[in-house]
Amino acid sequence: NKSIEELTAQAEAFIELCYTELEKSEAEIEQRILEIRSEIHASGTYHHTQEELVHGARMAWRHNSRCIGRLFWHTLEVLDAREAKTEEQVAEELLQHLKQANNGGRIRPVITVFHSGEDAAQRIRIWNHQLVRYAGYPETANKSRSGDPVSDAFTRVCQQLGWQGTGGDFDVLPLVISIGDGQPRWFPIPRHLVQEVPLSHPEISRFPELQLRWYSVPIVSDMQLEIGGISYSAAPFNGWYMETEIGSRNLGDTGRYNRLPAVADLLGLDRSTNTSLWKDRALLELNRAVLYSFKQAGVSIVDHHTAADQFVRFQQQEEERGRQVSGRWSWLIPPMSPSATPIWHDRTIKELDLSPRFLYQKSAYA
Ligand code: HEM
Ligand code: NRG
Repeated sequence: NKSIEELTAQAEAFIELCYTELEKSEAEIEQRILEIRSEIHASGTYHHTQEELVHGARMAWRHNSRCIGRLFWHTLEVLDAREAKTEEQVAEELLQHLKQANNGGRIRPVITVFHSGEDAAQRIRIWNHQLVRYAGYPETANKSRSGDPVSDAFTRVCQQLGWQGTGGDFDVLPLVISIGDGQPRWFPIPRHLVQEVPLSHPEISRFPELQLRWYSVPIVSDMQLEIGGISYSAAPFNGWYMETEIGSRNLGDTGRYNRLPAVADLLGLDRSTNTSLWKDRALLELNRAVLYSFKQAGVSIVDHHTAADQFVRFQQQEEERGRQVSGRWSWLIPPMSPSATPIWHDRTIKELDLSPRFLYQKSAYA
């Protein structure tokens, strides 16, 4: 637990920065700092105004060194859910987020911020890594593995809470929410709130035989949002997908769906030798299928070349505003043809300690 002095210092640094960016006067800054000091003095903590919450969340996105999508940081919609207290109320807000973000396929960047829970007994945790994700089932004596291996452990947790999936490759997991150290509660997501895109290919007519699909919106729900010394333990956020996240990693990684061999076989490639570059060719067609299918379904998605160009524009825009960009090169280069993007060749990228920010937090289970 942090000291009153530390909290006050972080709050003041945030107000200075935030209010300056919002072009507020010195008098307003001074006034607000005095107010926060007395709130902290009286209660040990303080509350953000709506405006501080909105701009603070946008700054946290702008500051994230691993995100290539930051050009649009200023468009983030912030849903203030600090009034939600019970597991049911939290689940209701999450379903609302799902609708607002999906928007019929025209995906909107959204974050929902729940109360900060200084009081450990009130602390909200969303156990899901993303609000929508597929279950994973390890191999058993009489059945081979299925689903997304990255979800195996969380799927087990859901089953122990009483949830049951079909055991298939694409079972959408339920929402799991806890408050304080109370038992977690689970809530199924109504089917009509989860848009999914079945994969087909612009030229390979047999592609649908692979029976691949992915959900439309990535909503990361296990990170902590820190603004001015206040830690929001539940603040799920989303933008839209970059196609390589699905095509290269989720479906391609050997530790995930591992579908490159199946795609290569459909293409009739020679898998007996590395020199046929069958993995590279399979990756390429899988990524094309993702882009084509999302486009066909009217669901927002960005290709890695356009995303890299947008990131360069973000860097230029930040420079013009006199702000330094924090970046982690190894995360910003896309997992397909990275050297064909300008990010690969940028040797100036470096990671900085900026706040507000998104942080990892201890897993809610295990
Ligand atoms: C990471 C793209 C919006 C915050 C990433 C990654 C990509 C990406 C490709 C790397 C993911 C990975 O390798 O697993 C995009 C695109 C967006 C978008 C195309 C479209 C608008 C957002 C928004 C936020 C955000 C709205 C927050 C408000 C983050 C954070 C990470 C990240 C915190 C790091 C996640 C981690 O460390 O695991 N983004 N993003 N992004 N993005 Fe974005
Ligand atoms: N790679 C993960 C999603 C991580 C965040 N990616 C985004 N974020 N695009 C996956 O599910 O593939 N976002 O907020 O848009």
